[in-house]
Amino acid sequence: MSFDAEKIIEYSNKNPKPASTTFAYGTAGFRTVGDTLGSTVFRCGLLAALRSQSKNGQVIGVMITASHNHERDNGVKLVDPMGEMLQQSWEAYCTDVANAQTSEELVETLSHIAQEERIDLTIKPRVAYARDTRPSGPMLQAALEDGLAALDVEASNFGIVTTPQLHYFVRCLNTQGTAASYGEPTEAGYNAKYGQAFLRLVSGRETPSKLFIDAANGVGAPQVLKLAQAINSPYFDIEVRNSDTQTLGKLNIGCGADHVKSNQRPPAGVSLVPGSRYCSFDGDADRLVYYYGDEHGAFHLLDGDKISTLVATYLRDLVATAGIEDLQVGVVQTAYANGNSTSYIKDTLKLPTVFAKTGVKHLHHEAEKMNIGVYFEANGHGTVLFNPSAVAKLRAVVPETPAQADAVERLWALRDLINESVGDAMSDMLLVETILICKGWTLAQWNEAYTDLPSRLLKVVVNDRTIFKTTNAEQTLTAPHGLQDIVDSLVAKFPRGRSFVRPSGTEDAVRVYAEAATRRDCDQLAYAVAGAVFDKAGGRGERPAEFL
Ligand code: NG1
Ligand code: ZN
Repeated sequence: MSFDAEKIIEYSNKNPKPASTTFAYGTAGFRTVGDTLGSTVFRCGLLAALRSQSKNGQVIGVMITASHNHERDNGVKLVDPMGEMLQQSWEAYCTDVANAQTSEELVETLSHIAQEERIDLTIKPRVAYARDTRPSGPMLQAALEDGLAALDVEASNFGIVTTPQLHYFVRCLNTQGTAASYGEPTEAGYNAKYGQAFLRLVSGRETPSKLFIDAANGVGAPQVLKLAQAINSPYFDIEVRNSDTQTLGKLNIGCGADHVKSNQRPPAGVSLVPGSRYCSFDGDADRLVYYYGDEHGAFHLLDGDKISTLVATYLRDLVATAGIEDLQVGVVQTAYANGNSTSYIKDTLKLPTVFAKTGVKHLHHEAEKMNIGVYFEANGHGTVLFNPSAVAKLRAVVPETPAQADAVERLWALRDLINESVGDAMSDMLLVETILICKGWTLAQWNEAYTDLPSRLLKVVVNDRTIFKTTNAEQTLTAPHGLQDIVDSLVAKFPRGRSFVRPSGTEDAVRVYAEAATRRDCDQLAYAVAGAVFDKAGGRGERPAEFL
């Protein structure tokens, strides 16, 4: 059995590759200007089919989104059967397929992959797909559908949903009717599963004050309203801001989790009232940050590190109350985690913590190695994984006291509340709400755990970011030659200074992160390192302004 080459070529000719562009499967799939991505998305449809066949016909997901990036950008990524990110060894296939210059070369590349992976091409491929609210979405969806038609895929279109919802649907489809059944693969099924787990955990407690949600003018806006409708309880009293998904030019502009985290200020359309509670999603609702304003007008951010420490503490305490021995809660972070959060986890919580490379796929794999692995990027993207040994230990407990029984029941309910397939702003929000309700905490009380070190994240545009190579969970540059020595000598000048440089996997830029004991030192360090990158590695445009 081989491909129907003629059919693939016919469809491929409808979706030609822009000759001069090279595509790369990066931190979160392909991501670039939406109008240029037609051929890539078409080809992802073909590859998703092969991936499904290589997994014995299990459903593979395809999500069309560019998350927190500008509305003109778009992206595409593949989702593996359990709702996790595509296995890394296949990323190179994606890049090969996307860059085949002609339709004939494309067929050759596909045949090569089929041979290499010994794929049984007689298996019926199955693919589930969805997109966010971007204007290039319908065009890219049509290109994807061409790819699916070219290989006779059994396809399910989930419409306009959040990225984590698509991951959830994929996992549900592949576990239906098994002991590992994850839920109903529908929006209503998603809302019922997470909504019911939430109500199980909070009922009987005091109801919280209203939560204001900035939905970044993205797909999270309609979806969180549907979730609230399904929950239909004073425990989830929300008001959605930045919910305009119809007007062009509004997505992620001046709002959303990335804006709030990067600029450390509230989003457009939200003025902070002391005592009120706020959170932001990003454009595809997989990131979440909380924040509030105090009576002196100061802004306080509760980012992914704060969420991770809140959740890890809560789980650690429940495990202790449940009296389960040898059940270790661990935390996975990236180098972008605030230094004080890492010290807090190690020194105060006394929990094991490791650093992974940027991108949730890397954190996810580290978290899988822990009994209960809590992983979050500082930007608010993350979740919790209960590995099979944790589930077995939970199942084996025979509670001796009501407190123990309650803790065990709560751990089970938490497992239902958490979207284990991927970081999910809506599920994470319900998790944070649960913990705050159960502890009776305000955001200010949550914020007391530790104080962030001042930090700064800058972007430097260079001629060629591929010359930047890193090691040590991306904290040390091995190329360009000599640049790391300069960074080290700058860092040494500032108390509690830390800085590192890495090429972005989603934007054409190099990222510079810095933190130090004071805001002034931190900014001086960040701009000094950014200036060195600009001078030594082919900076383009304006040199990063020196901090005065
Ligand atoms: P890049 O562009 O590789 O830094 C960014 C985020 C990642 C991750 C991806 C996917 C930072 C510093 N980087 O990756 O954490 O979320 O986007 O969206 O936040
Ligand atoms: Zn996102």
